[in-house]
Amino acid sequence: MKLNKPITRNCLLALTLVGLSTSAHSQEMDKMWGESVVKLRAADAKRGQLFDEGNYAMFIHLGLYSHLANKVKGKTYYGIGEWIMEKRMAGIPVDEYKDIAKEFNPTQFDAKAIAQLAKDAGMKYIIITSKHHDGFAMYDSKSNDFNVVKATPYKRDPMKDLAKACKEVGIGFGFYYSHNQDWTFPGGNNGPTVDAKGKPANFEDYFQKKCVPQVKEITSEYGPIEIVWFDTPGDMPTKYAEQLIEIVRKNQPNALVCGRVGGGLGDYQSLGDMEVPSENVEGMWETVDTTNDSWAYAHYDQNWKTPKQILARLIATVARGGTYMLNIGPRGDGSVPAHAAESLRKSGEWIHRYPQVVYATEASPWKHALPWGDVTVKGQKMFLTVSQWPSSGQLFLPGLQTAITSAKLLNGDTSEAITHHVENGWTCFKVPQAGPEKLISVIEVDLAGKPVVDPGFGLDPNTPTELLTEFATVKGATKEPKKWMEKFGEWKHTTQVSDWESGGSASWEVKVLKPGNYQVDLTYAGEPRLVWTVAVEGGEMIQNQQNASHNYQSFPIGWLNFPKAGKYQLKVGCLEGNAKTASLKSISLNLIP
Ligand code: FHN
Repeated sequence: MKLNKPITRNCLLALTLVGLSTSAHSQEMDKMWGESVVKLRAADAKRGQLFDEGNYAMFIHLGLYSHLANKVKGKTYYGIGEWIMEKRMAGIPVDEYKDIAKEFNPTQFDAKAIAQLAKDAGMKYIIITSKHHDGFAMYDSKSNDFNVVKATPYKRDPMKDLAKACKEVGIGFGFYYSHNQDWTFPGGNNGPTVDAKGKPANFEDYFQKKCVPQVKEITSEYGPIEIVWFDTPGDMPTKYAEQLIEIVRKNQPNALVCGRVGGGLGDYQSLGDMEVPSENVEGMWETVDTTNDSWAYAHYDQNWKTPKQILARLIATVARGGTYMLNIGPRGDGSVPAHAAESLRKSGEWIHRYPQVVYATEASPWKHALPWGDVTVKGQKMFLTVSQWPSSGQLFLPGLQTAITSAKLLNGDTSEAITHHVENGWTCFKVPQAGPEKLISVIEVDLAGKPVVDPGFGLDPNTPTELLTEFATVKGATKEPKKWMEKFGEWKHTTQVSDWESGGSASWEVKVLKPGNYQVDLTYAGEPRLVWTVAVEGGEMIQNQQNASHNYQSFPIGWLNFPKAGKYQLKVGCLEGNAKTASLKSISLNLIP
């Protein structure tokens, strides 16, 4: 496959951090992600078809850490459990950690059931941890004994079972491999600096003695694999990434290499953890996300994504042009938490009713979500996925320029034709007061050609419209992406505007269909109490003081009137408070009935 030259991408993964919480931790961990690049794929490429067209995959974190489940010597450590031995979590010495293998016995690991779960969930392949940063191999490694066969009472290779089960149910299979960090092998990044005899060890030692042989093993002993998912390259020299890619190409000519291999190499871009982008992203890319807030099993983490949340995040990723890989963290005994399985199955039932919406689709021509949901495209068809069904009997679509030949409301295999009219550049569909689906209802729209739209924002007459600062034109203030961790390893991402000069503004052009008064809310973080102004150019201006907040919260600011249908410029500025740190995330407008 011929890939175009990667382009350095600095919009979504810019390494800017907000001081909301644990920013020192964020910075250190952030450095391990390496450079971000856009990968463009050749149109005739065969390699990576499941990735490109399947759009949905299962990620599995399973290892020694799963046995600890975030609890060590009776104390619970909150955050990502696969980092439990690291000093920012429990700080377990290498020998003590290695001893845990004697207790690790995943007897409930049911490879067939997991492969079937992925299939039922609508996922097209599974990527599982063959070795995480702790250095423990979850397969029968001939080159290193710290593995599930030689060091545990389980004594069998669950990866053989899973590779076989995936083949049997007809989905793809691949491996995660931590190539740069190895915390237990001498010379591995963040690992011991001397060997068992006290002799200094460097990265080259680790790389040649453990990483290369193991990557050869995982790419040659498990049949054809879809992807080798390397992780956290940090500042590892590019020559090592090149060597690993060579091994993958030789042993698995049809496999993709994840962009996290480092050095700007790899076949596709993996965005930041848990990052569903707000704007379409070019090229081949994926979002990795998890069913709760943890990758590995954490005994306390019951914060499961509902079936609707899973579908919304999957569709949002696909509608931005990407692939969604969703993680489960089995328990130390190998069993899958019931709530994760339940959410996956329920969302999977929906996907099996509407496969055309998810697989082999193109991104939304609006390039961003719409207030009620999102849009995916297949040729001259658009699928409107409506998460917030309007009870008004009308669904509004701003800025569609291509003529509609027909539209229907789907109900699984059956459908009902719906009518529409066009008013001031808006398409208004006549719909029933309730959608047919409990989760997300789908309207299929057939067009006279490929969809062409004016991608600007319209104020939806039914649903609050949130305008993100990511899409704002900013003058006299600074717009930048930010990310932070809620708990250690639980990432949140946004774009925000701060550093406001006097007269500085964030502005958006908005299309209004229904004139009237709109309730205006701002979502911001900043201290002390802040005074904001919101103005319609040539029209009303409101200003108000609202509370300080160390994290992003929505505050009502007041009402704004839009006297007639048409286009308006909307401007927000910060008048009082700490204008340097006052951080605006979005403005929301809601028509007052
Ligand atoms: O450090 C790892 C982390 O433990 C987890 O495996 C995630 C999944 O994307 N990758 C790294 C952090 O980005």
